[in-house]
Amino acid sequence: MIVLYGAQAAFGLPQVSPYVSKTEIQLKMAGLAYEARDAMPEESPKGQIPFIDDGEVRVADSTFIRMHLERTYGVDFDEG
Ligand SMILES: N[C@@H](CCC(=O)N[C@@H](CS)C(=O)NCC(=O)O)C(=O)O
Repeated sequence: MIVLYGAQAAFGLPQVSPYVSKTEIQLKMAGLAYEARDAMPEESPKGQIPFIDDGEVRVADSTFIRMHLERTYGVDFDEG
């Protein structure tokens, strides 16, 4: 299962980082199972959240995560 690393809920939002929200919505749109965990940016290969673990692969940056999901799972987020 994909693990999505992001920030906590804050300011009445379920997720305080817009980039993490973007990735989480894309995971939902793709219908992929995932687990969300809190992480600090320093834990990311690029020093920022979000990043994901997909099996043995770790991908950082919401744009690269999107590309990974499209390539790995055949998702087209621009469809329709
Ligand atoms: N280009 C990155 C931007 C991610 C980003 O700016 N994340 C912020 C949180 S919203 C962050 O981790 N900031 C911590 C830092 O830059 O030290 C992406 O699209 O994932």
